[in-house]
Amino acid sequence: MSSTTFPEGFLWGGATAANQLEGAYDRDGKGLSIQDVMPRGIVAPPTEQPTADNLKLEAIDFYDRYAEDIALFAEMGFKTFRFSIAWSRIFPCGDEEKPNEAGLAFYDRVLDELEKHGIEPLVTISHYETPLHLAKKYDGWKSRELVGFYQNYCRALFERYGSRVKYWLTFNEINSILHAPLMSGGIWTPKEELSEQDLYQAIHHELVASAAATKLARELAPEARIGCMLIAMPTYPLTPDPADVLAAKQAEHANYAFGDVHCRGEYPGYFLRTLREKGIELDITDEDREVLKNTVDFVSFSYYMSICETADPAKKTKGEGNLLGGVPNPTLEASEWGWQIDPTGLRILLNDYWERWQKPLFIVENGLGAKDQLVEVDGEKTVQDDYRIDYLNDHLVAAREAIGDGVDLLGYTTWGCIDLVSASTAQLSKRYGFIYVDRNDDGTGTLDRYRKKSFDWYRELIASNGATL
Ligand code: BGP
Repeated sequence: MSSTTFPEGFLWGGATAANQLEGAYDRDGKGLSIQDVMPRGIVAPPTEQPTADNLKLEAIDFYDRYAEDIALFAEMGFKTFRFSIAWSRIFPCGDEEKPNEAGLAFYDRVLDELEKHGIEPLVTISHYETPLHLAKKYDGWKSRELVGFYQNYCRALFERYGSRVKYWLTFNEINSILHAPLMSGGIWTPKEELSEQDLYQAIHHELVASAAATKLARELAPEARIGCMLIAMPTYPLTPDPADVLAAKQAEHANYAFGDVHCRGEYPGYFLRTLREKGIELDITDEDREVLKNTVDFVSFSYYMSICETADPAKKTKGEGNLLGGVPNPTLEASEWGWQIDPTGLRILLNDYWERWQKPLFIVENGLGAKDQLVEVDGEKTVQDDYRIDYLNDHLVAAREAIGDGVDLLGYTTWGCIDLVSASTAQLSKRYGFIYVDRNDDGTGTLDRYRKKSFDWYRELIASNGATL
């Protein structure tokens, strides 16, 4: 029995993203986003037009069923719900001056429903859904013009929802642009043709835009708390050889840099060294340097797995992973998709981030993607997902112990609290939810919702504020 408990007011909940659950891709004036032409996720190039096999076009129809779904979240006792706003619902092309009222009205309805159930919204401003027009015309974040378009978008959101939404995340997994420049950075140039100079300039633009959003929120929504959002993937040395330890540290630096800029307001030395060694000269204006000083209130991240690194080219194999794989860890087991499961890594990471940045932390994604089997128990359809319960339980025990270590943790939202379309594969058969959605990879299904066994487990856990772990 641990002596540590979760703090009062801990924000238990679930997380989603617009393109993976809303559907209604062309309703009420919405413009196309890059996801509408990515029917295979990150595993294949985009299509010219939306195609019938793109599951995201209808997704799980949250657009029409949000009230029913939020009622289910409330039944589990959610304290918070993380969702993203689809940029192209608000600015269909991304570069207009005035927002689309019908798009804004949809999120008013979602917020009304959350308010009704006393659920605190946690909003991601940009979650892998750059308007397609911005991708095609400007090459996404490669262009400095995106900073201004994003600023307009943020202004529209803070003006409309600033008094109702306290927690905001600027960009989902901002460091993922290093590995998925189209999905994460809206960069239309194929990855193989993209120069490092352009990629790093795009990173700079996003970092400036993120800090500018924080600055804007301070003016327009003083109660708002702004967080950055990182893919967290602790990297262990494959062996105790100091060369491996250094290689692991340098691999971590690629991700730390994004948190360092958000928390310290300037580029760290090791990052500037990387740029020098790559021969990259960034266009950084004096104004950019000033804007970057607007640091975040908290650090949020996704955590699914850890990886290893080695300096020995002969041992440098590459396993599967969340956008990026790494050298597999011989001590760990993996999910059906090869993501290595490591609850202890979460405790290590929480301590590490807390020591590094001394900002409150928020786990905004964690979970197990699995192929679920719908069965009938006592006349009710359900899924006996003990594997998911085990995964979540073990990670939450690690989080609790990190709190005991002194980490300031604001909350925990499981990824895909209701089954939705997977980001990497664009399929529905990789499920994360407490709620099963009847839709298959071929698009068939009733879209009916069913409570899984984990639904009751999570409800009891939240009701006890984590005591039932
Ligand atoms: C993160 C993304 C999510 C999400 C999750 C699970 O990287 O922020 O959008 O989908 O990973 O990944 P997948 O859906 O590929 O299993």
